[in-house]
Amino acid sequence: IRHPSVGPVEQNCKRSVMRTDFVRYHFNGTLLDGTVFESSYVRMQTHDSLVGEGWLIKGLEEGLLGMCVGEIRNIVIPPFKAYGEKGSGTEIPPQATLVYDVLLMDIHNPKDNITIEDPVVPESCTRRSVVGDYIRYHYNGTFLNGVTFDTSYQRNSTYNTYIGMGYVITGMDQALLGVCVGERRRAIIPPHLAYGEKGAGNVIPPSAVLVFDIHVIDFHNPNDKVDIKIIHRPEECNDTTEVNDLVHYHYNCTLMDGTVLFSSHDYGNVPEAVLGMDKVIDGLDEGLRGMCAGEKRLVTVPPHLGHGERGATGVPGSAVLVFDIELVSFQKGVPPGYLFVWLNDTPENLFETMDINKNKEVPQEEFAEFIKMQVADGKGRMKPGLSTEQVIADMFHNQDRDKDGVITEKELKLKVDEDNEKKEKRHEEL
Ligand SMILES: [Ca+2]
Ligand SMILES: [Ca+2]
Repeated sequence: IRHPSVGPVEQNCKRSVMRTDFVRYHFNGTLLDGTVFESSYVRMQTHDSLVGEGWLIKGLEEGLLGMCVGEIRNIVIPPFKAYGEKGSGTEIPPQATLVYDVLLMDIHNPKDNITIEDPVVPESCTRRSVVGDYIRYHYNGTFLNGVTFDTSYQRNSTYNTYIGMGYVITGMDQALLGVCVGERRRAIIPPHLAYGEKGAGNVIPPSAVLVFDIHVIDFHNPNDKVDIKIIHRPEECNDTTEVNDLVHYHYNCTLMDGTVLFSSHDYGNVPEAVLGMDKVIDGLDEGLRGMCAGEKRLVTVPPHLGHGERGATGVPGSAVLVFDIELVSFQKGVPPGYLFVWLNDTPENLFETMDINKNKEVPQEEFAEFIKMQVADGKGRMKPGLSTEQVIADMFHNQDRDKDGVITEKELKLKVDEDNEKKEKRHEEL
């Protein structure tokens, strides 16, 4: 048996054929006179066999040993290690020496598990994926001979799935466990942990080993909450933001891999939002609470508190978002439906206090003067983010119930009492 082999393949060879391995190979089988008696190329299908288990003629069993994927061997087999004095069928005469030109396509052992190669783990890794996490990753899928059968890069979108729950082939489920965000790794998956003896459509041949080069973009758990890291907190930090406050903030929004999606610095103004009002995604709203002016935070938002499975313009579906935020300033707010709140107790004789010139009626100018005084004295607060004059005008018109341009004692009602009256009226109607 002679088998001159090709040099460069062997240098890259991490594994070569041993007994009990399962191999897939192409071959041309010829007699010494050059007559082809069999060819896998004509069948357009590899020959697949265990090695060293008596499935093949002795000469092939020996000739395949030590081969690497991609290697081509010319194996010359004398009759006593082939079909001997009987020959085989009409194709192979008695005492025939056989010449096999073999190209090894694929190799695995039925006892193989998946193999992880060349993991590149970012230093920043603080958490590794576990069963039940939802992961987004890019992959390049090849056969052992390097031919690509599928790649997420061509689709220009990540592959997204839950880990360890049987949504992907068993080998991939295993390969995605214990990874870090940003990690790259190669997984070599034997067919019994991939598409098995049947393969998949025209894409994956029977018993094929699959090689996946995986790049983890991000993962999260459906139970994840917003993660808040305080980067900087001013020494003086007495007043902090809460629901209903109007906040002014700068932010950079990136994906976990650092891709910048949005930056408020690209806009001409400082974004603002009233907290708790659904003005921003839930995760950012939460991340902006409890901050003092000048504070900086890194807020990581899982998709269920962000833009969800569908994503948004410029935001991929199921993406984890990282907000680098700075609270520029904020104004204390008022509850929904209110234009003004008293910070302490309501003045006892409200109308008398308001009727500064004591003529039993309050026109808008007097009302405005009174409200501004309350705000200046720290006794009351107006709804932030609107013009003072507009808020006062709205308040005045609410109170001037007969629209004659003045508020009388009879007309003046606190919103609380008004709401209670309305409630009672509803009950009466029922
Ligand atoms: Ca008056
Ligand atoms: Ca009136």
